[in-house]
Amino acid sequence: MIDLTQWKFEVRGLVNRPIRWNWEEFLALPRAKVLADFHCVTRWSRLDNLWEGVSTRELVERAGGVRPEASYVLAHGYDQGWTTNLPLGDFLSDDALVALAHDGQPLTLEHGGPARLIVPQLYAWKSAKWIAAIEFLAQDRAGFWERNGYHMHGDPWKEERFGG
Ligand SMILES: Nc1nc2c(c(=O)[nH]1)N[C@H]1C(S)=C(S)[C@@H](COP(=O)(O)O)O[C@H]1N2
Ligand SMILES: [Mo]
Repeated sequence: MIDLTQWKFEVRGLVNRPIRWNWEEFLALPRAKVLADFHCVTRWSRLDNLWEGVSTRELVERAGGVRPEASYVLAHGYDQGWTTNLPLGDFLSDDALVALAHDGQPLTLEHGGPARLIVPQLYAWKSAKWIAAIEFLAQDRAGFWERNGYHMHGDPWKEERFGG
């Protein structure tokens, strides 16, 4: 689906220095590894996934930090306007990253390759596949599933599946 010579990923909205990477530039960023469980809202879980990629904190640092008003993010996928929203605090948790590999292999297209967001502490639908951009916002803005009844936060431990 995504030609790597055309691939771009950007951090925009309420950051000090909006920034955009092509594939080659993105590959040159420092890497993080995270071992985490993945919880789908339809009740399956996949335990002990090894994700490798660029931490969300690293991305924000490269964008010169967030502006004081930034409180939410909207993640945009390459799949035609697909979005999902999450609070800034969850996005910046220390195990959140834009993953390029899963269990030692490059991410497959089916699972969101070449790059996807992974936020282990929220339900899997917040982990945007085929990531194209992260937009920082002052106000929460419902994404695709959230407009269709899914929860604005989506904490699996609180079973925040619908509404809210
Ligand atoms: N861009 C994008 N990301 C997405 C989705 C989507 O439709 N588009 N679906 C979400 C949902 S509902 C789930 S459960 C997970 C599934 O990830 P997987 O296919 O790797 O299991 O991706 C999430 N990320
Ligand atoms: Mo899902």
